Amino acid sequence: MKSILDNRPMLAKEIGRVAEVAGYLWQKGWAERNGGNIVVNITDLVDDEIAAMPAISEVKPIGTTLPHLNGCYFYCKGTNKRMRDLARWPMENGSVIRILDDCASYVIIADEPVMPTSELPAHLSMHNYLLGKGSSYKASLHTHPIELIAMSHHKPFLKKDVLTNLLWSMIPETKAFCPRGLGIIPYALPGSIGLAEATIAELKDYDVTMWEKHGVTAVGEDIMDAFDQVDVLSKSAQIYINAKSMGFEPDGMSQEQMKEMTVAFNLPK
Ligand code: 2HA
Ligand code: ZN
Repeated sequence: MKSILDNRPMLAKEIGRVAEVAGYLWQKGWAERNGGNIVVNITDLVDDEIAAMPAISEVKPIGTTLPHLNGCYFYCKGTNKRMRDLARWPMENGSVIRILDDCASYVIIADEPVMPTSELPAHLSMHNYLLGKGSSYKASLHTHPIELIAMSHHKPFLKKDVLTNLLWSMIPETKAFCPRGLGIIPYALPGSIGLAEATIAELKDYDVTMWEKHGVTAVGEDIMDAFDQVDVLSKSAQIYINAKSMGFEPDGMSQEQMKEMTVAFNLPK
């Protein structure tokens, strides 16, 4: 079967990275059934031939208007599709969409009319925000990391930057590789515009956000970068939980040690 990836090594490589990360999400136990989503802005990889490809779906509303997305192209995981399947067959479990001139609707152009993720409004809102501020970030990820979600069931952890500081203090790498920390978004209906709006409000200060009692979202230069940020936070959550399981409250790195890291690694906060 013909694919948009045929004879396009750059695009194939990018989608290959998406498939690789989808496999990690499944292996980590963060992607039960259809859990999680991936959306990647591939506009820079679109050639004239792709730009001329006809729609293979009806025009579909996004549910919100996103002015910076005019003429953009995204690879999106399909709704109800499994990450473990996407890992092997990315173009059967996801599709490429084109945003139309009204910035409020899209069509699917390849390979098959696989309907995009139920969290499309949140993902596209994040990309719209990133483009609006001139960011070079191309990827957004939503996943269900067990330990981090468990921590979001405890109210004291949901106050601003309580989890950020706790997770940063578990191991030096977490602050170095997730330097903007973890934003907290109160519970909202999955797939809703309200959840999308709350998420972009937090993106001003954070690359990774926690959707209370649901999961996390991350944005990054590419999908591997987005995944790595969640992975280091998750590692810290596991260290914390392991210490608690051994019956003690972990000391955590001191504020001085964290400050020393911030200076040595030239971190923003
Ligand atoms: O798409 O995780 O939040 C599956 C989800 C929805
Ligand atoms: Zn989810």
